[in-house]
Amino acid sequence: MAVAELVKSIAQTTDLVDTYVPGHRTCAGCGPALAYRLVAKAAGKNTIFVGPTGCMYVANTSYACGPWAVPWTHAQITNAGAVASGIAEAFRMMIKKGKIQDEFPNIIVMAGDGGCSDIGLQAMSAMFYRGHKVLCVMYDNESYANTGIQVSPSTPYGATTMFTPAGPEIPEAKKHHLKDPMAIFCSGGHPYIKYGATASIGYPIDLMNKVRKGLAQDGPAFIHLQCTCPKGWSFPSDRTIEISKLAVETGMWNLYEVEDGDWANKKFTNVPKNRKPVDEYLQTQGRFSHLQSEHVVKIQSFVNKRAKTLGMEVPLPPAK
Ligand SMILES: Cc1ncc(C[n+]2csc(CCOP(=O)(O)OP(=O)(O)O)c2C)c(N)n1
Ligand code: SF4
Repeated sequence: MAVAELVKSIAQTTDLVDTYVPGHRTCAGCGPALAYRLVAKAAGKNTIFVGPTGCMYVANTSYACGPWAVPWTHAQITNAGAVASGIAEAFRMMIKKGKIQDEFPNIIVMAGDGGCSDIGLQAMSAMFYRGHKVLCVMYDNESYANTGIQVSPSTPYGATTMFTPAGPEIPEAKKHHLKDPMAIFCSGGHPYIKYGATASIGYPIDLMNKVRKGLAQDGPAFIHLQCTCPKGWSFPSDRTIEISKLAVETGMWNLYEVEDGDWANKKFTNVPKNRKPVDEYLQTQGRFSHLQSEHVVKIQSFVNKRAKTLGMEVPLPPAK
């Protein structure tokens, strides 16, 4: 892997060019919009974005405009992996045949959780398996947001969405725990993925460095980026960052990297000294307001078990 130049401080980021510029119809306090800005800043000018249908396509481009100061193309929600593969191959061949003198660009897919781990999973998996030099960032707002907040495989257990309302039959709203794309993509099933990471907009330097490390790979890389969504999760728009951090502090979100494809030796980043109880996180969001104490206990057990499975050494609150 080429060594990526790492970002050391927020102050240093002011020298980086913004290629995701003001002017888009995202919600006030939109986590994915901030994610886009940070990913674009970390990647720099020689970048092409691929945007499968979702909020970060529709909200950014409505109508007939777009906030990217670098090339961007729309993809279907089903096929961003295939579109990015085509772009990567076109550049590879044009450079190889001497048709263009350009440097190989950063090719970044910004896919929602639906567009990456559900409807778009097949094309993404195939892209990873073929080994194209593409960074896939799954900006995870934990629902199909653009269509009005419907359940996705990323929606946590216990969250209400339009398709998982809480009611007498299913008082906890969403019945299932979530699907983990890191385990699917980065634990060995996709041998060309040497670098994978989870990230959060609450930890912007960590996020930007993970983007740079991902882009420095000779093949595909994957970043699973949690993005708080004030509309979908029902919280005030000025709490986007606070709730992102609380996710990590409670273990609802874990930050780690997998380098050289070494899943067994994950590197944990920004690990809290102690874990806060999940209830502190759940209480900040309307999507969890119906939960009863037995559901909260279930979520705490899930979080504790997941930390153990990942191999994180951090004192956990008991699941009572
Ligand atoms: C094949 C297909 N099915 C359904 C849709 C409708 N659709 C448009 S945006 C969207 C939600 C996308 O969700 P996600 O990928 O999680 O991104 P988000 O909107 O949450 O940012 C859906 C289902 C579509 N555009 N194409
Ligand atoms: S619904 Fe969520 S992801 Fe979509 S624009 Fe609003 S805050 Fe952003």
